[in-house]
Amino acid sequence: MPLLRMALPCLALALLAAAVQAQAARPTPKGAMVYIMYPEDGATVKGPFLCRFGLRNMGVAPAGHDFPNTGHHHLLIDTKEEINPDEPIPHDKNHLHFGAGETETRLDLPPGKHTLQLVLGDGNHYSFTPPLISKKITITVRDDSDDDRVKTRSRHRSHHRTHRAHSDRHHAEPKPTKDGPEGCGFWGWLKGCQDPVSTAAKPTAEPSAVPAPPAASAVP
Ligand SMILES: [Cu+2]
Repeated sequence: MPLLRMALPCLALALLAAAVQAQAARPTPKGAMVYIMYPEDGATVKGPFLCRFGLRNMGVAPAGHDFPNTGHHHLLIDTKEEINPDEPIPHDKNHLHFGAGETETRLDLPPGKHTLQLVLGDGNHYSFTPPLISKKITITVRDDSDDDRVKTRSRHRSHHRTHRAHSDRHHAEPKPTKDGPEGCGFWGWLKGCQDPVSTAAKPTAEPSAVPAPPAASAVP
């Protein structure tokens, strides 16, 4: 029987501890609501981005204070497990505590899809009962290097466009030839083709200017 006499107080203590813990979990005040003001559900953001917390019908108080109807924000990032009101909210990179009473934060998350959810905790980091938790939103963090690639590509494209425009212009312009734009050529010129470019430079000699052979009558 001494074993039972030792076990009973232990059991009583355990029950008492559980009861104290259950009492520590505060009931969620009526009409209270927690929500993510920004970013919007489904938004695509460029990191680091601002995340703004919203709270209705309750106040924000720093951790360690037990004012009635107050709590502090906790941001759950990419979490899948439910919040257990019987345990303090975990403290890790997926469960951020805003124990100073912050109502916004700047998040720097890796590119890709992420889920964000807010849960309000009391001064001892326990959630309320039932947990005062926001809708879970999904956001996409844009890849900055993708941006750089797009920028570089469009810069190349625009360079290419400029180059093409230049080259088109170049091709559209008549190529100056030795014989002028109309390409009279020597024979064309001989036939009277007026070459505006080369006329001035050409000798003005006419075929008729070729000296005629001396007349027979001139022979003594
Ligand atoms: Cu906390």
